[in-house]
Amino acid sequence: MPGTLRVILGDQLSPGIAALADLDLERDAVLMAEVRAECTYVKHHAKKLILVLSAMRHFARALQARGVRVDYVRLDDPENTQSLRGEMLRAVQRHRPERVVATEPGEWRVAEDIRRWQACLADEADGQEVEIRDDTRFFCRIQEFLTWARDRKSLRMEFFYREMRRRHGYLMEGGAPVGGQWNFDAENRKSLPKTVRVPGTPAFEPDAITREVMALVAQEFPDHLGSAEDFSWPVTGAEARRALDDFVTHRLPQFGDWQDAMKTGAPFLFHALISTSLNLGLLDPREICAAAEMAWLKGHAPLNAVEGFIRQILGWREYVRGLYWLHMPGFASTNFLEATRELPAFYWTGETRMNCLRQAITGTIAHAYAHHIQRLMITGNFALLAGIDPDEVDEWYMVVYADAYEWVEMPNTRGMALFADGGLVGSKPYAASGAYINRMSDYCKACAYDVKDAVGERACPFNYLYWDFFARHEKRLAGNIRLAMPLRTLERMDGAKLKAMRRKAAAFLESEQCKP
Ligand code: FAD
Ligand code: DLZ
Ligand code: SF4
Repeated sequence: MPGTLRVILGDQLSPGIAALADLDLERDAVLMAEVRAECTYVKHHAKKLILVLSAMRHFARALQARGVRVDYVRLDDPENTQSLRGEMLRAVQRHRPERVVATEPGEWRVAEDIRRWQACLADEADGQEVEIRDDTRFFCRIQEFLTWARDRKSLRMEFFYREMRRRHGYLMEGGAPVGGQWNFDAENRKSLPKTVRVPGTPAFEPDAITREVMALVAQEFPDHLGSAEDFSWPVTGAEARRALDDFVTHRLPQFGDWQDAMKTGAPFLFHALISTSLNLGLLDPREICAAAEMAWLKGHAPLNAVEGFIRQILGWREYVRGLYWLHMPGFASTNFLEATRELPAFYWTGETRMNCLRQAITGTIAHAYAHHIQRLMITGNFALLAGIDPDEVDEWYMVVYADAYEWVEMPNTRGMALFADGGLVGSKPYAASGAYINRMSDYCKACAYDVKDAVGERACPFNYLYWDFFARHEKRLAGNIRLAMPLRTLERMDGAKLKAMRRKAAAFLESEQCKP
């Protein structure tokens, strides 16, 4: 008897995903397909490909163990059409279901494709209905965010976050935030003293399934960035939960204090390393926030750490997703600062004399990971100051990080890092000179450049690029109160000094080191 064909995409690996809600074990089939189109729409880092394909295979196996009929198409299946739509159509021919059920995808590109499935089925099969369900794994459904945004003048994250705290009750007491404050960010910007010991992070040994995928990725995608060796991200819900426990036990208590710090040889510091699992669906945001809140209730972690962490998940993550859907497809072509420079080749190799960029990029290539401040204040900040084309920067962030999906990558890159959206995500560009990097890291001590110098032979490029940025955009940014200080300093600056810095900026950006 025909049943329902339930489609699960590679980042929908949650047992409670909406498409499986009313699964009938006797009649239904679940389609999962490894397809080249999804592996190559950007040339994802090898470790991201291993992560997604291995997690898909583990999830399929777990469903099968529960008695679910999983129709799993492997990448090297000779019949594979290598596109999601092609595989859905082939599966409809195989199963002749009554209907097709999917969960809304995370990216506009895929959503547009799935919206066309109905018409394709009408042409080629028995005219089955395609039902697309809301993705209930987020705290805030897309429609709820659009409603919240509709009649508001200001869509700032802080207002959204407070609303989410009230609605979901984390760290609340009688309708008010515990500790009498919504936000402890002011306590979370400390630089890291040398004496602080950085805890280790768990490694997840590849099993036979992952090892097979590692070989497949090495063979099929040899020209993608990164090595298919030394893979150790969690690929199952159980492993992801172990990673979360390890974070809550060993790093959450200090997460707040050192959230913005950077240190040579310590790519993970006190960060959670859960975005890869969370974005695939191996972890649910509710269990993460509950675990963090429990750590505070038990007195294991202080409020500034727990509030800061919950804000990232309940606030920022949900907020950027809402803004993505509110502003797509227009978001993808925003370029408020009219930036057109090509991405320097060192973004792909880490070969630059600027130690901060070298550290952030070599870590990225090695692990398909960098923490938030490296992404925002090192690679993002340089791209902002240098005026790199947002399309190229967007593509780089999509390629290099194992947790990158457009719904979360684009608002962070075009919005937060590049201000290409003109202020939809953040209220000002996160432009910073070498002084900030020196305060928050130990990178400058081992750098060929002098962070205290802005015009001399060894002047730190971030210093002259910073002032060149403000001089270039002075008129465009003039009305922004949050930039009043740098703009006033610029106005008062000695003309000859500014000219010298701008000359240095132009020469540096044209130099061999910044060649695309
Ligand atoms: P932690 O620092 O321990 O934070 C905990 C969790 O909070 C993260 O796992 C993540 O789920 C959430 N979170 C924190 N900050 C953000 C944020 N700004 N937006 C959304 N969620 C957040 N995150 C992605 O998941 N995918 C991306 O493609 C991505 N691209 C980024 C690009 C740029 C330019 C910038 C500045 C940030 C980007 N981020 C992205 C946000 C953030 O850097 C990562 O979520 C974080 O570094 C993941 O590591 P972690 O799990 O150790 O995070
Ligand atoms: C990211 C990714 C990759 C690399 N491969 C697949 C795949 O082979 N099959 C699949 O169903 N999904 C894959 N994905 C995830 C999709 O690209 C993802 O569903 C969209 O990016 C929407 O978020
Ligand atoms: Fe980066 Fe400048 Fe510091 Fe070198 S001196 S690490 S370029 S900020």
